[in-house]
Amino acid sequence: MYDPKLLAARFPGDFTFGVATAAFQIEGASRADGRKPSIWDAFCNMPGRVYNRQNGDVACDHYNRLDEDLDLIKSMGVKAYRFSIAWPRIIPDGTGPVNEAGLDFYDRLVDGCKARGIKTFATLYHWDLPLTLMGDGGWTARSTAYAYQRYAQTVMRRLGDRLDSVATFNEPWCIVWLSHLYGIHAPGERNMQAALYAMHTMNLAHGLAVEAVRSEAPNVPVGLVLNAMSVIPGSQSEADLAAGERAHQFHNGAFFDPVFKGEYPPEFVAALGDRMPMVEDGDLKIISQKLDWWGLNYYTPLRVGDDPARSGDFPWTLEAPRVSDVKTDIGWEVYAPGLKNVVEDLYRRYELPECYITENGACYNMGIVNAEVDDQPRLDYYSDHLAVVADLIKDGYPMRGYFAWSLMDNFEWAEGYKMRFGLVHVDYETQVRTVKKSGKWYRELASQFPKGNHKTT
Ligand code: IFM
Repeated sequence: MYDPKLLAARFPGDFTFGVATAAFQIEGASRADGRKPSIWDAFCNMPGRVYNRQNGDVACDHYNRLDEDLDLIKSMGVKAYRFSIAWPRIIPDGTGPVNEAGLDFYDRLVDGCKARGIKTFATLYHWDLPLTLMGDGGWTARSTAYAYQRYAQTVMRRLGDRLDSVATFNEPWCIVWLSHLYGIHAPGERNMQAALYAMHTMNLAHGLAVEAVRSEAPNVPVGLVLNAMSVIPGSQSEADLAAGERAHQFHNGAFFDPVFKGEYPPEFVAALGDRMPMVEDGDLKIISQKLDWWGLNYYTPLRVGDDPARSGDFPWTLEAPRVSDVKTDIGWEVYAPGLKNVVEDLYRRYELPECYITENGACYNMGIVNAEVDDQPRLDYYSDHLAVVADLIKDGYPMRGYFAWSLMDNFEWAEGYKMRFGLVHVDYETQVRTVKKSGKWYRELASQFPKGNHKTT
């Protein structure tokens, strides 16, 4: 563990430290003020999808505790808050009438941040697609991209004068592969063709939303948040290196290539192109508009080897062994160099703008003992990963900020409330928030910013 003051000295004075959350994971109030169900509300109601059939009806009750939670954020010493906006609160059926009461909530959130001197980093989509849109095929339907553009425009028209930054999507990989191919997230589809359709609709929706942001609020920096995989081949054999390249194209290239190069990756297209939807003239131009920034969510590496049997679909990889057995309570390998690896690799491959680490953090489920949560492993995780960010800055990469995932324990999707990622513990019976040991450490670090010296030592 690094001393927070010594670590702080390794970051420029204008580096942004923040905390992150997402609407469905914390807000609750799922039927309040005109909100209608999202695909996640429906998914939670299906037996066998979410741990103990838990749901987002109450979550952290953030919708009703907005002011005290904003005070909590302020007390954490951070200068920025990354949150998401719930489409089902704003346009409850996805298309059709706009719900003013939904916009009012985010007005209060944004104004509340401003009043406390906290910068607002909004994400327009963090997985809560209005359920009505599933009637048309959800993300597999091209029409959803245009519905999303109108939603983006509606939000920016109302909030654009007070947002410091906006992201179109959180984690395309999860929206596409995890939700439409692996079936783990809503809508729970397991079908390569559906996934490929979702991929192109979502990429198109991203581009259309960039247009909407730029026309409604041209001064708000717009970006995209990707959980790029830190692909590490299991060996230096030719076969494993080729497997690593295919894994890159599948897990990262399906999103990075259209956005940052204006094309889909070649081997990916050769293998799967016959099941992709039609890419219409002009789509790739819309998708590849220059972004002001991009966000990286990093937790754990992806170790891959070649699958000589070529079983299943591209990318024909097998899981390669881990190098250490240190893992978090959700089972993810702890490997801070993976963060350095993925940033270096992506800047080598693409012309990327400035970067924010928009999520990084660890799942440990220890509870309160004598009014304290001693989560030393989480603290160590943060400390080691932040040291890597400092190394990247030293090496000249344009790292501009870091958001801890998450401000507080919350609804961890298919894992329900069992898995805890917060810097702040939430007692779901009483809704009492208790800052953990890691949260106190992060506060000591973050509260030193901004500092006069904009250079690192
Ligand atoms: O909780 C999620 C978040 O919604 C998206 N990124 C990963 C986190 C941990 O699984």
